[in-house]
Amino acid sequence: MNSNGRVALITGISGQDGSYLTELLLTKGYVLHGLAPYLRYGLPVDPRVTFHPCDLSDASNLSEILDQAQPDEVYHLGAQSHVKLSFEIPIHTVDVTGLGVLRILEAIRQFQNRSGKQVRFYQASSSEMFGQAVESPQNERTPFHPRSPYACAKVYAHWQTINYREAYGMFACSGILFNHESPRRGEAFVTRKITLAATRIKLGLQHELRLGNIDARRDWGFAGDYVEAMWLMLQQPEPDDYVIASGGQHSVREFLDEVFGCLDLDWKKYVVIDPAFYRPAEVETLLGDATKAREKLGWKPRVALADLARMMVESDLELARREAAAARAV
Ligand code: G4F
Repeated sequence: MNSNGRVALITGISGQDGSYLTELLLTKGYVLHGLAPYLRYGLPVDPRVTFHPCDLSDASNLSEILDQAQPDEVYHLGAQSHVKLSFEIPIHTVDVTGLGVLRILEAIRQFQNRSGKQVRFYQASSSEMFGQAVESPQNERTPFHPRSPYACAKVYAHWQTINYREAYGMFACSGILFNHESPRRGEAFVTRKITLAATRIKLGLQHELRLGNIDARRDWGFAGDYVEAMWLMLQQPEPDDYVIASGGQHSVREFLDEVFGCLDLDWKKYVVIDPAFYRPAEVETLLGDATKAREKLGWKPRVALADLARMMVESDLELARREAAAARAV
């Protein structure tokens, strides 16, 4: 596809969302720049993306990167995004996930002053900000009650984004995204942990799956659908904040039913509840109301949970088959 003349910069390029957003923006003809700290820990980055190493806890090279890239749009997806891990490394999490956004916003503000360019900015806010939510479903007006160092950092980052919009007139938007999954989801998140384990169990490569609170309820959607909402937010005449969610809610137990059901297995024979996977404070239930996104952005999710589970199972079954074949070959 020919270039549309626009340049986008994505932080967290080697994560799940960075990878789907890369594909979307390349099909739309963007020139892409991507940031991540250590490439070897993430998904492969498309060779058409200009890659810049950048650690959000440092970011001393951010100004230089902005001067080189001259972006029209910045999608800030980079974060320490694992909720349980944030209890173990709270300072690092708040530095990267909270202060990281301030480093970027400030670098963009200064870049705009230097270059005279207007940059459109997307902040990856999270449904975890609602935490112990005071109402259900949650929308853009629902008060926040964060329940982890990660969620507190996201609330800080969310308000800084609004602050830069109000104080400096920056085109800055937050997408308050509910859980979004895919075959590219990191292995430490519950859906992928389940699909990886179930497919390995099916092929005799694993015999049990240790999990924490399987009564937790989440609003799960497909990451490929959700990155489209990010792009739509930056195409609007005015910057604003939007909840992005499927509007459906399931427990981890129900996700286990779906996944093991696809493989004709009974998860109760394999799942072991392990207190090591419980969090000091849990978010028991989240459900999003994406009416505003539907009405203003024309966005709606396309992939239902059963299809998402099957997509992840098929992909991980292929990985498990390759692993089994490699084991037989030695
Ligand atoms: O998959 P999870 O780790 O996702 P969580 O904590 O809801 O957060 C994810 O979604 C947020 C919203 O988009 C993001 F902001 C955030 O960065 C991340 O992507 O856990 C889901 C639920 C939790 O209630 C957890 O306690 O599953 C429960 N769970 C039960 N056993 C487990 C496990 N979670 C994990 N990761 N591992 C377990 O063994």
